[in-house]
Amino acid sequence: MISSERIPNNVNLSDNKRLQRALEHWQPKYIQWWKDMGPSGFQDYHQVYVRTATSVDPEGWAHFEYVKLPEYRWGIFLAEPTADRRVGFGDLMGQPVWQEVPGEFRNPLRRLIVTQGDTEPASVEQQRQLGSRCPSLYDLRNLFQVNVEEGRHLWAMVYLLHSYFGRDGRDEAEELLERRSGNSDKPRILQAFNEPITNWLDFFMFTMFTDRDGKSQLLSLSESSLDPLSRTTRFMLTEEAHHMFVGETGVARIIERACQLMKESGYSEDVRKLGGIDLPTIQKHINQWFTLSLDLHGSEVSTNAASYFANGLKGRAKEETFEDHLVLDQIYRMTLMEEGKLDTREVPMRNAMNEVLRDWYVGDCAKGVERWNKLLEHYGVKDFQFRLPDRKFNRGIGMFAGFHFDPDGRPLSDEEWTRRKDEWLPSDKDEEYLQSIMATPVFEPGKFANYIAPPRRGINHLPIDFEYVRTEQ
Ligand code: BYC
Ligand code: FE
Ligand code: FE
Repeated sequence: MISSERIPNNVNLSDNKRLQRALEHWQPKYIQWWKDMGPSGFQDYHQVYVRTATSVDPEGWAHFEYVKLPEYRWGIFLAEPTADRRVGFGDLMGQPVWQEVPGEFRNPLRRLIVTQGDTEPASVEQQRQLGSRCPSLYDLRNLFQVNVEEGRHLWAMVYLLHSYFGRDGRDEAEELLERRSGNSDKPRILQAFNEPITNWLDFFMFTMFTDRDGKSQLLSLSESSLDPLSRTTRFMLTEEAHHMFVGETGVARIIERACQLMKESGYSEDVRKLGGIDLPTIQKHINQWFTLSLDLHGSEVSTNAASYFANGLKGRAKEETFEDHLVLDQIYRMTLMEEGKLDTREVPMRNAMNEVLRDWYVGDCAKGVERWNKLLEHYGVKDFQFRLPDRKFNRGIGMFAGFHFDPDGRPLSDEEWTRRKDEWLPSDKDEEYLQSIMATPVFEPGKFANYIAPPRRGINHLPIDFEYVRTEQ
């Protein structure tokens, strides 16, 4: 890579003048979007200690520097190609992978890439007000690191749209900058990306659970027969790991602090009276963001999913770990909702691919929750455990949408749901409380808001009290 290029890349952009011009034309619009919709109040005077990808090898990847956010160097990076890569699943199994988009799959591929691309700027929009309520400079820096990388993920999808989808792709790239999270006229495509994120508990839950849907979907797209899509998502996954680290450890530090406050007060005092976040409130936020992210995996039975698999567009997470890659006569036994009643049915496995990916996702989430419970154990909390709610609970997509269940999966009447939902999901009062303890941001290096424990270590081997975000002198 030549670092003086306007758009850092490892795709030889300067050899393709048309593409380079198209992207350079899109770039100022992207920057304008970032200034309008990126982190509010942290655009002009603040320097943030961020990691910037300058190449895909480990060295280029560990590059840290202070930058003003709008000057972050968003680049285009694809993982190294695999020699003689072949289609790994579905009806075209064994054929060489595609370096161009086959005409017959143009529409579904465009749709997948646009849907993936849409989530990236959406998350930045959702998180834009969090800076002014931050619990520490360390956390503020992590928020911005996640934000700039989600911006880079948008670049990754726009690169594909510009390179392989001609005029339509360029139009889609413009529209990705025009939709707005939560806007009723021009909403983002998937529902979880229109939900407000107003407090840091939401942020950590989002990066734990919703970024983990990013991991599921990117794993599945990295199996794609469209080789450039596979390579770009493979590199995105390396960044995703940090987002989920931010989420899991952020929640863990809030749990840890709650435990400390409980311990100090002899386990009896209401944690809220001491300014912490009580365990039931944390559980309600798990319930909310886990279920919103279950919805992101689509309908349980889906002909879309079946044809993505058949045509080799989207595989299962870690496809190589399965024995049968054709999946022609396997079945999936699932609990279905039919005429308002629960029933178990056998579904052709290809039609159940969304559910197969959801299974992988639930397993990955469960490991994180397990680690949170270890923390409770460590602090001697015996009468409380975190858990993932039943898959039927609080669903807005799929066959359980429109019906009510409690977190154990027991059906509820509308009346009972309305009466009891505040026991299971964050209420207005909970939100009010969270806002009250986050009203004053903490900008002093090494200091942390009262509701969260410090991290174990700093970023890039630096001390915890390093000035991760500084105001320009
Ligand atoms: N909201 O056949 P179905 C990330 C629609 S996160 C609203 O099940 P399919 C990130 C669907 O469009 C990863 N609508 O759909 C995380 C369809 O509409 P039509 C994002 C929904 O296609 C944090 C209908 O319902 N990547 O990267 O099998 C920060 C029937 O559904 C929703 C991707 O999503 C929903 N949740 O599955 C930053 C990968 N779900 O045709 C970033 C690309 C479904 O009836 N997307 N619908 O009009 C896909 O693979 C698929 O589109 C989905 C949906 C898995 C999302
Ligand atoms: Fe992303
Ligand atoms: Fe992410």
